[in-house]
Amino acid sequence: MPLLPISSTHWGTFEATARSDGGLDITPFARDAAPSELLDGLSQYRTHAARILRPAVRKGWLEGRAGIPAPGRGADPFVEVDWDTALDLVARELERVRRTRGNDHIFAGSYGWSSAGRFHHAKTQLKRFINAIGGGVEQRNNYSFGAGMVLLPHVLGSNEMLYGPVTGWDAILEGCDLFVSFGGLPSRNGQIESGGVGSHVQGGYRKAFVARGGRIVNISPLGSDVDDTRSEWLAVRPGTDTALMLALCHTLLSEDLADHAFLARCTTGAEVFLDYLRQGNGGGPFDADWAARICDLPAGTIRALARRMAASRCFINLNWSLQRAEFGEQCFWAGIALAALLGQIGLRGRGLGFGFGSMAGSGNPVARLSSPAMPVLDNPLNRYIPVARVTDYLLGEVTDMAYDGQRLTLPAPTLVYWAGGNPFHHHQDINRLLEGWARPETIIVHDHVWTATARHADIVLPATMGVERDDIATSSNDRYVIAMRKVAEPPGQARDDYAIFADLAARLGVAETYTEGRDAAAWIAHLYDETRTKAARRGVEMPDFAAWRDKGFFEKPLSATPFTSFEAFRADPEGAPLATPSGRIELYSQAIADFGYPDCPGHPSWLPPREGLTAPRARRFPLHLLSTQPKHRLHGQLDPVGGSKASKIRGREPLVMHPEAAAARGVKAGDVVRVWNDRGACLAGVTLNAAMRADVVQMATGAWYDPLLPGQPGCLDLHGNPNVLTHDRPTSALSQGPAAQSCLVEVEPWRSQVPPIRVHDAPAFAVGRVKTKPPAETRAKRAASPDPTGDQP
Ligand SMILES: Nc1nc2c(c(=O)[nH]1)N[C@H]1C(S)=C(S)[C@@H](COP(=O)(O)OP(=O)(O)OC[C@H]3O[C@@H](n4cnc5c(=O)[nH]c(N)nc54)[C@H](O)[C@@H]3O)O[C@H]1N2
Ligand SMILES: Nc1nc2c(c(=O)[nH]1)N[C@H]1C(S)=C(S)[C@@H](COP(=O)(O)OP(=O)(O)OC[C@H]3O[C@@H](n4cnc5c(=O)[nH]c(N)nc54)[C@H](O)[C@@H]3O)O[C@H]1N2
Ligand SMILES: [Mo]
Repeated sequence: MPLLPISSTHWGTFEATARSDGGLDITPFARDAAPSELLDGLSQYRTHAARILRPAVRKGWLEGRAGIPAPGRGADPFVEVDWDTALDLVARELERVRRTRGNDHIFAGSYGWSSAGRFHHAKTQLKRFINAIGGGVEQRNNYSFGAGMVLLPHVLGSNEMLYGPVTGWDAILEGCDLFVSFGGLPSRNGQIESGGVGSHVQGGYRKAFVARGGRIVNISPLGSDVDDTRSEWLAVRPGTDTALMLALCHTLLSEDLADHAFLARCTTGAEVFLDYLRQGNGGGPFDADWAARICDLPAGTIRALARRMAASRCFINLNWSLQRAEFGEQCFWAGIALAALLGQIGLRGRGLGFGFGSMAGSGNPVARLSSPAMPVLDNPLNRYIPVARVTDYLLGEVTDMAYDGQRLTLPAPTLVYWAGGNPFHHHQDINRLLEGWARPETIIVHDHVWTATARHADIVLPATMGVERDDIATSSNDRYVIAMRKVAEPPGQARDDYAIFADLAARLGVAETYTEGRDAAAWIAHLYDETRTKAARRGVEMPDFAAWRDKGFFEKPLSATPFTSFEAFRADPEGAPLATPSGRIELYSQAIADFGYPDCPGHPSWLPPREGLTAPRARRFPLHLLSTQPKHRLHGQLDPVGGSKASKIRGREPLVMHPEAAAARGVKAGDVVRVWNDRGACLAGVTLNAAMRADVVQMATGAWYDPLLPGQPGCLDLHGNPNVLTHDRPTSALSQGPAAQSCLVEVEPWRSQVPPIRVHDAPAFAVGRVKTKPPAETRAKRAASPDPTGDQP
């Protein structure tokens, strides 16, 4: 039976047809075992008032002088202009900054999730375009597991545990009885996979595991982190998992349950680490009694868990959230040490894994194929920031910055270019970000909606959405390679990022370098063919391009045998060594020790958080805020529609509180409250949940930042963006990762009027005069070169 046109998003795949009113009729992909409710909002989102319809330029910037940052970013109205004017302005600015300052004054790191479609992935397209004009400053690592991805190569020799292949659920079903999960297995996170989800499998595997008699231990401040009444819950104090892991290790050691043979064969540095456990920091050993006070769990419970883990076929899961905290490297390293002491690493379905509760596809036993990606060309500059240092960088504070054994120095950027990301969603301490964001001379943003980032830009270019173009969606952790089809016409004058960059490339004389003579359709066919050729090398036969497009998808086979991480290494540590200096798991890393970072010593260590419930700061701000991933959105995407909109309380983002914490503050369900600390404040709407620690509050990320006085650092956010509260100090000098989860706040009733949310409407527009000429040296070329994409509106 022929399919309707099929399309895909990071939260799911679907068949769709466009209605005459611009809406979409959406049916989840027939192969999806558990479609996400997030699909519901897509139709409304596409034609929402927040869509960017035409290129727009900030009035104050237009009226300012080149080379001098014009005040008013975030506050000024926008002037809508035609495409030629907008592209001339962008090209002129790029040319000016390159000429007067050099390419190393252009920041095009542009972190963010962009689209599921791999060709139209905006961040990748931007990178390619900037590299075509001589490069810009890049960004390294990510917000998801920034600390983990710098640490793990030192300890395990690679980032395979984050990017796969990882132990499959099929192996876990076969080989594991006890699944101990730090951060639980929140089903809300299992809706998402970067590159798109064909079928949501996480919930099904979890249920199968429990049905088979498997036990899940949820170690989390939130009881709701496992959707299963039979799971056990250890309500650990946030940010103290490392202490708990050290105590579990200590119990194994002191009760002679540690696998010393495994430590000797497969690890290095165990003696140093075991001595550290025995000796502690001078206050006695890191035993269960010590940890009980820090983690707020009974010592007997900790000891019993250690014994049970040693007596069971056990798999340890560490969610990525754990390391998005102060000294976030330590919990991952301590978790590895715990698994090493248990000695089950490399046994089928046992050992450890990361992010099984973080993303849909973790543990999905799919045959590994290489995913298509637009090549980004070379960046001759080779200069970058660790991604979460963006505010330091904007403020000109990346001078001699320690990072993974290096020292980084960079000039503050003159021009910032962002496509497919939302720093006013993702970055911590928005009030500090605002100070940095005021510094560059020019900020250019592509998006399809008026996010806070677009509102704080100078030149805003409207991009199409995934349903408005053909593409290839696929993730290495999902079984499907989806032939995305254009389902609907873009509203207004929105254009594909590729078309925008192709036109800019023509203006700047690098059209051929950027496009290689291909239009979007030719690129998609080319990338598919490459993927197909690589699959064939791995013995997987994919249909030819036309057949794949006709069918709408390709289904990858399941992996032939259940895969378990480190199986080969365990069987033969000499013959299949890890890529660490010792070839083994490094429980002590000489390389890290030699960096000499006080906040990241040479072995897993307990470093008491500066911002946590046991720190002095908790006297002023006694609630620990967990800014978790949103159930009803992908980050900021879909915020104004569907389940996200329905979940708001008097228009505010929900803040989940324990009933006792609420009562103590005179607050009840449905109330609007002010959540605050010394970095910022936002409004939120209260919901109650008794299955959480009373000293913890939870607020999802993703409510669009809606300041009372736009453009002014420090003012109240009316909507509930937790990043006005979080700090942007790094995890440590090793990785400079984001540490959003270490955040203390106070909550009080909001007794004033509740102002309306304005950020979901289009911004204010004004009439303005544009004085621009296309860049001189390319005017002639442009007249001669046809539009390379053929879709100039
Ligand atoms: N406090 C706190 N903060 C966090 C986190 C946390 O746990 N707590 N988590 C962090 C994590 S893990 C992440 S990954 C980040 C996520 O942060 P981001 O990835 O920046 O968030 P998104 O809202 O997904 O931003 C993607 C943007 O790209 C736009 N977009 C989508 N498709 C296209 C396209 O085709 N073209 C163009 N031009 N634009 C497009 C979307 O409209 C959206 O505005 O947030 C981080 N921030
Ligand atoms: N629906 C939805 N799903 C998503 C996303 C989304 O935007 N929406 N974003 C995706 C992205 S980009 C990423 S990187 C992943 C992130 O995946 P994670 O980082 O794993 O996600 P979080 O929701 O931040 O945290 C998971 C759980 O960890 C618990 N937790 C927090 N702090 C601690 C702690 O100190 N100790 C312990 N033991 N537990 C703690 C919280 O209770 C939380 O529910 O999620 C992905 N999944
Ligand atoms: Mo992420």
